[in-house]
Amino acid sequence: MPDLPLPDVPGARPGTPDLSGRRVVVAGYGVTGRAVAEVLTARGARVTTLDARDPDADVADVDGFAVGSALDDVDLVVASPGWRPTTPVLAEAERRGIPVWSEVELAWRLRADRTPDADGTPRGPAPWLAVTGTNGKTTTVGMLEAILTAAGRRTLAVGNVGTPAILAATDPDLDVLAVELSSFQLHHTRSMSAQAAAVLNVAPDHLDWHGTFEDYAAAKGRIFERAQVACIYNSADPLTEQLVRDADVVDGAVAVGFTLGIPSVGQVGLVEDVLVDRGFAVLRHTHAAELGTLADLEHLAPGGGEGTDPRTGAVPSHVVADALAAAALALAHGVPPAAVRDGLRAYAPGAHRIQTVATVDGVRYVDDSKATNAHAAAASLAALPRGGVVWVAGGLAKGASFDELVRARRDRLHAVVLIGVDQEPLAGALARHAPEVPVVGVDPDDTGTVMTRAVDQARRLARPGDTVLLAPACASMDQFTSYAERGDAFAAAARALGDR
Ligand code: UMA
Repeated sequence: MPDLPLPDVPGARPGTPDLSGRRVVVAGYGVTGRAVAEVLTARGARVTTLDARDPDADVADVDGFAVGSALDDVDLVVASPGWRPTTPVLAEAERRGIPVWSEVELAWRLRADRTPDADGTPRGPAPWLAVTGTNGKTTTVGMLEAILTAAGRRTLAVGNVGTPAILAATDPDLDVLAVELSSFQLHHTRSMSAQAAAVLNVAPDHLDWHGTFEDYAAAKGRIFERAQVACIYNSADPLTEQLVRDADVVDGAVAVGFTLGIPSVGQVGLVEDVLVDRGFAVLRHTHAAELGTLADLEHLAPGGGEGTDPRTGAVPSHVVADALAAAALALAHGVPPAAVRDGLRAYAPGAHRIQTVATVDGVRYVDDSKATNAHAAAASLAALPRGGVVWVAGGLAKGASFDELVRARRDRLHAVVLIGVDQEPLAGALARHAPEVPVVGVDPDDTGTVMTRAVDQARRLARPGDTVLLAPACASMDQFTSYAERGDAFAAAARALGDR
């Protein structure tokens, strides 16, 4: 991708583009595009917004825009995450040598200097602590935000979690940002240099967007490029460590692994029930510094107990892994260990992440609508008792295969209720690997009542003591506007059972 052929703002940090009077196309007018358009307009750019579905955008015929002269005098295209690189306008911009940036790239380049100290000492822009991974990103940035807050830092969890990074990057009153980055956002990001970055895990996802698993993994790996202090990887996932090795980092940046085992030097991990640091502590060669205990995470245990990892007891192992990754990022930033403990204790998970929404006739209804791929659904099922789950699954499969998921977790399943317009990918995997498990498909035709009918089927199949788990392993957009709406519909239907 060519560099932006625009001069820098005179006197500003090198790389800060002077956008005044420049013509910028903002592809997408959703959460990202609206924030981008606002920031660009405030800097004097001439902005054209494209969106096939939002009537407020300047151009609705987004494919037609790629044809003819519309791109002739365009200086820059800023692509929303949902826009695949093969979309005609992005492909045509690349062909013509017009830079295509993610909102994250723009945010990094437009970072504001922080408000000077009380004595007037200037402070540069807030450092970024960045997180990616197929699963656990949102939990990890939430924990990171809680730890940084416990350490007295003014911070926000931003990026894929919901608040566009550009809004926080241009705010001079934040000390440090906890940035969740999706592979989509990383694909068009070129110059970000995080203070510390983490890849939590890499499993096949979003293959319809990236084309191949290799391209998806490479996009994730971009998060480590130019890392300043530390690259955090998952010691149980060799690909994440490989991505660190492949990255070009700032001299002196270290690689630190997180592990659910006893950590070696250069890792954070668990010694019995204690979370410890042997990655950053000054005495790491001889001692492990205590960060907290599993008891500090007990409020994040879903209950049920059986089936969880013996190393982490009632707390799901992926929650402990996320906590260790968040701790490592915070330590790289320089917070004291006590803030890790206080932050983890204070962290409250968001909705739709393994959340018990109702208990009716001895059956627990758990909303994990955020499990939008097979890897996340596998983690969710693993935390529940064997043979005790009525699994509500299905949706937009995104080209994924479910064979491994069903093979690995069939022991959890008492029954399955399938939702979604195309139920074949999951139904096929269930038929191949769990033929003994009853499967009921919910007719997709009446979208408005799909979840009520799914929950009703689940209620018929569940026995007292069972858990009805919504962990779809698929995206929601075939029948819902978002995973949040899907989870809300599940919760409402489950609660309504109690009112009958
Ligand atoms: N659009 C088109 N043509 C296209 C694609 C999209 O016109 O080919 C339009 C859509 O109508 C939409 C707009 O472009 O109005 C922008 O769409 P978008 O899908 O890029 O979404 P945003 O509203 O900008 O939200 C994005 C992220 N969405 C995606 O990555 C799909 C949000 O992550 C993120 O919170 C937000 O930016 C702020 O950073 C959501 C997500 O599903 C939660 N992320 C994926 C995930 O977590 O698995 C990666």
